[in-house]
Parts: sequence; C-alpha cells; structure tokens
Amino acid sequence: MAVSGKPPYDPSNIFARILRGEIPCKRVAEDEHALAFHDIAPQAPVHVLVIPKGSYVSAADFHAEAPAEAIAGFWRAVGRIARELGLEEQGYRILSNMGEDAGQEVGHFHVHLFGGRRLGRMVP
Ligand code: IU
Repeated sequence: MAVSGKPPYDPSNIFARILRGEIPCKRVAEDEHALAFHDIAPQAPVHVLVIPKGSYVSAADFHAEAPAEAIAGFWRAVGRIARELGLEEQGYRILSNMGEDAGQEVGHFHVHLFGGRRLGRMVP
C-alpha cells in the first residue's frame, strides 16, 4: 500500500554510517537484528539508543516492511539490553520520536532507553 508523504530513507544518515562502521559509537550490545549504543548527548544517567539493522525511517516503516523475525529480534534486544543495563528494578522509559513535529533528528528508526534516575512525567 502506498502511503502519501512517506519520507525516503537517506543511507547517509548518521546511524546508517554507524551501522556500516564508518563512524564509531560507544557500543552497548549488538546482534543480527539490533545495535545499541550510548547517546552522544545523554539526557539521563543511562541513555542508550537501539536501532534495527534494516533501513527504516519510522516505526510505521519498520513494522510494515521488516520481516517478522527482524521485528521480534529487535524488540527482544531492547528488552534484553534494558535488563542487562540493570534498568528493570527501578524502571525506565522507552521513547521514539517520529518525524518533524516530534523532533526526530536522525532518519533511521530508533528507540531511546532512559533510566538511572527518577524520570519526570512524560508530557507533550
Ligand atoms: P531523535 O529521536 O532523532 O531526536 O534522537 C536522535 C538522538 O541521536 C539524539 O538523542 C542525539 O543526541 C543522538 N545522536 C547520537 O547519539 N550520535 C550522533 O552522532 C548524533 C545524534 I548526529
């Protein structure tokens, strides 16, 4: 199904370059479906980005286009990484910005994991 206004994937985006090994990152974990690394400008004591390995701009693209195995593998990795970072006991937040109004800076679908302190109420 064609979706109007769907932004094209730009393979020169910074996360694509990190995935290709062209730019270094502070890696937290990696498997066949996901790469996790520390955000360069952390907003919490723990601020990790998790990105899928395919070329998807948005959550809609990822969930519509990726193979089911890749989707499951990505979310399993998100949960596993949060657990391995010790975030489960006190709690943490998963957040993903989509598009201009949400302030998405990098056009490669990603989720933020925030934790390590009491987080403020999430408000728009
Ligand atoms: P956003 O959801 O697209 O707004 O988040 C992009 C994040 O990527 C943001 O928190 C940046 O600090 C982070 N980031 C990074 O970790 N490394 C980079 O080279 C760049 C951005 I550019």
